[in-house]
Amino acid sequence: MPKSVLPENFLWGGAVAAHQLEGGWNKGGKGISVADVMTAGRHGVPRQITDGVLEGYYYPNHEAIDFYSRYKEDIKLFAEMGFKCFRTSIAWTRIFPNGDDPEPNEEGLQFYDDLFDELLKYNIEPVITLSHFELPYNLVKKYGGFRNRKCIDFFVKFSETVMRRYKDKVKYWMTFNEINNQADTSMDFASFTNSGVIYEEGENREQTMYQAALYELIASAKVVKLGHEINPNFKIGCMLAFVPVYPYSCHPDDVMFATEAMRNRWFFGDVHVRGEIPNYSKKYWTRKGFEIEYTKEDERILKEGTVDYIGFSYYMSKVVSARKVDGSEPDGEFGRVVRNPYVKASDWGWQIDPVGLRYSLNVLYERYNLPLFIVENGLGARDIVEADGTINDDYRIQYLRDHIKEMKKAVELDGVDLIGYTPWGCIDLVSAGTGEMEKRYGFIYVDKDNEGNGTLERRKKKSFYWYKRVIETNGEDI
Ligand code: P53
Repeated sequence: MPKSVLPENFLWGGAVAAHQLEGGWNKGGKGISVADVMTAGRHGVPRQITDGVLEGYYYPNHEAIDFYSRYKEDIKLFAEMGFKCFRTSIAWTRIFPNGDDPEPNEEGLQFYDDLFDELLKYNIEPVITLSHFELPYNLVKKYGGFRNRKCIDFFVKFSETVMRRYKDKVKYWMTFNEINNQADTSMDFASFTNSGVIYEEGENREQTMYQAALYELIASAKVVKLGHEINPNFKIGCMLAFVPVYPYSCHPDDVMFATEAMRNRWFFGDVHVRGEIPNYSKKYWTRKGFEIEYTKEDERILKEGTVDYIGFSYYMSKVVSARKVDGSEPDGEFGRVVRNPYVKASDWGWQIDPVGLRYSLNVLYERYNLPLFIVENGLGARDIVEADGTINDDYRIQYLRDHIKEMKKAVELDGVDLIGYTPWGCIDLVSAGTGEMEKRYGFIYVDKDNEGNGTLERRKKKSFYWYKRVIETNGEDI
């Protein structure tokens, strides 16, 4: 076998989030999370957020793919593919059903003990996200989510509880999943899933967003510091949704526009890594007349709790222009975006850009000089089960192969320090953005449709065998 360009201990694996696959939404003493009150949408049709769990609505996360009772069978399949690690989250509401409970729920704690033991049995390293779009719904109702400073303490208490409990089973942690999604304040989904924030009529959304995000960043810093006290070997990272923004042209105004657009990503990374609020944000807040509350003590905490590595998701890139150009379309985050004429898009409109992954690895490494971990990447697509039962997902193999090639260039040619690669949704699960089952990412097919029909039977796709070989050869045979 040729010598691999990737480090020998490279963490190949797969990524999921509790709410998107566990199901068992009211089992084992679990409380209602924000994911439990979201209905199913589809491309172009947003998920609805209902006022609690209501009769007559379909909530796809309630059952999801029932990983809650089938995890042993599923982990066996991950082990068969040769996973070195498995990224999932701890459902906050299994541990603190209401978020503000005085004592944790033992049944929930036991569930993750068993889950981690099952992984460790196969030498699969758990990689754990503390908050992945699944805040206790009670924190939304009672406190307004992270618009309220009190949520810092609730999150710290939850994190401390699980970090102490699993200190000898889990080494890799991440605090808030895709914390920067909320920078797009046009989407109710982002603020709700990131922060449990429901915008009020007439309020300045952006100001509220920055306040909630800053409280989360403070909470994250507290947890990083505390985690290192609990176990000095812990590696605690942040998690950014890294969608790089390219200028449409070499017009200097386009370049400057893209630079400013990227601050919607950098603000979050900069605070996590440098432990300081960047000048461009302070200036922006002043210019906009935003009053963002934080204390000297908070600033000290931010400095003391900087992250050990950068976890990030990469699916696509975006293009912006300072001027209105032909073919541009409205965009919630930047006003307008331009379709990149040089790349194709997925059926859900996500622009497929493998070189953008190498680009992202480089800009992140140049800016922060910290180890990087690609904790999500993948193609959401409709799969067809053939008459003979096979699923020939060559388009998914193609997507992943192209991205892995670029990832390897970043390591081999650019010298980026990369910990691992965990493709998203290694087993089919409920889409976060749309609530669909049929936006599939998995190497393992799950028999369930958008309406919730199906046997939940698991089936290996063509990509299953392909990925197994990729891991076996440490990324050489792709
Ligand atoms: P779905 C937006 C942009 C990039 C990644 O997404 C995003 C989102 C939110 O939809 O989410 C991440 O399921 C997220 C996962 C999610 C995955 O990407 O909408 O961390 O929870 O499932 C894929 O196709």
